[in-house]
Amino acid sequence: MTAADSAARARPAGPATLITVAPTGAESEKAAVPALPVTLDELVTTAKECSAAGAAVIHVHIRGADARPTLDLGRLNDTVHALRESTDLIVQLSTGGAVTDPYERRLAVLDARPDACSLTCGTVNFGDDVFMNPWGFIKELYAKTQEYGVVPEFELFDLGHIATLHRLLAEMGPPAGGHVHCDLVMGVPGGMPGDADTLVHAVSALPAGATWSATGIGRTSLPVMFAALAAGGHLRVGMEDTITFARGRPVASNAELVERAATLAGLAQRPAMSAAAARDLLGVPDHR
Ligand code: KMH
Ligand code: ZN
Repeated sequence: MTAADSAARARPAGPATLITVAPTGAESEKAAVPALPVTLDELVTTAKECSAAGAAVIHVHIRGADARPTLDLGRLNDTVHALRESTDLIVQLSTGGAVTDPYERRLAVLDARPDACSLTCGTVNFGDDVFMNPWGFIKELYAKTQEYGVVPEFELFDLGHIATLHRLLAEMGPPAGGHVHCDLVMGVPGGMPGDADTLVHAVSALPAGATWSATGIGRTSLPVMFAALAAGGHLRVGMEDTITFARGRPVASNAELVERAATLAGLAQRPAMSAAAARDLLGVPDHR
C-alpha cells in the first residue's frame, strides 16, 4: 500500500477542529515562566479561559505546593473534580508525567478516574533526558484504560511509535470509547522533526479510521499547526509545548495560544469544535 492509499483510508477530520490545550507540562519552572498555571486555582482559571477561547480538551500535568511536577493522587482527584465542576472540557490526565516519574505512579494516575489520558507509544530521547515507555509498560497502561473505561490519546513522538500503536491495537483490541485518536508530538529534540513533510508521512502511517491532532514543540509550533490544518488534522497548543508566542515575546497566557489556534482554524473554514462534539468524536462519556 502506498502512503497516499493509507492517508485516504484515515477518517477525514470533518468540518470542525478539535483543540486541546496543554497548559502546564512538567518541564518549565514557574520561577522562569511566571504565566505558567501551577496551582489548582490557576489551572481552573486557565481552563475556563481556554474553554471560552475554543478548547475542547485539557491535557493536565499538575504541580505540588512547591510548584514542582507531582503525580500525587489526592491532588489529581481534586484536579479532576475541580475541572469538571468549572468547565465542560474533556479532562485528559497525563500518564507521561515527568521523565523522573516511576511507572507505578504513572499507572496510578488512572485511579483519579479522568475522562481521558495520554498514552505514549514508545521511548524517546527527550532533550538531555529519556522519556521511558517500554512495551510492557505500554501494554499494562493500555489494559488499565480498557478496564477503567478511560479514553486514551495515543502520543506519538516518533515514527516507530506508530508501528507500536499498530502492534498494540492488533494484540489488545480497540480502546475505551471505540475510537482511535492520536496526537503527533513533533519537534522534541530526539523525536521526529516538526515540519510538514514529516507530518504528512506520519499521518499516512496511522491506523485506518484514526483521527489525529498535532503539536509542535517550541519554534515548530506554527509550522506544525499550519501543516495540521492543511492536512485535515486537529490541534494541540499550550505552554507545555511552547512558551514563546513570537520571536522575543513570551506567551502571556494559554488562552492566547488557544485563541490563535481557533482563529487559524476558523480561517481554514474548520472552526473550533465544542466539547460536546469532541465527546461524540472520541467516545468520551460525560461524567459530570
Ligand atoms: N513530560 C514528558 C516527559 C504525556 O503527557 O503523556 C511526557 C509528556 C507526555 O508530557
Ligand atoms: Zn504532557
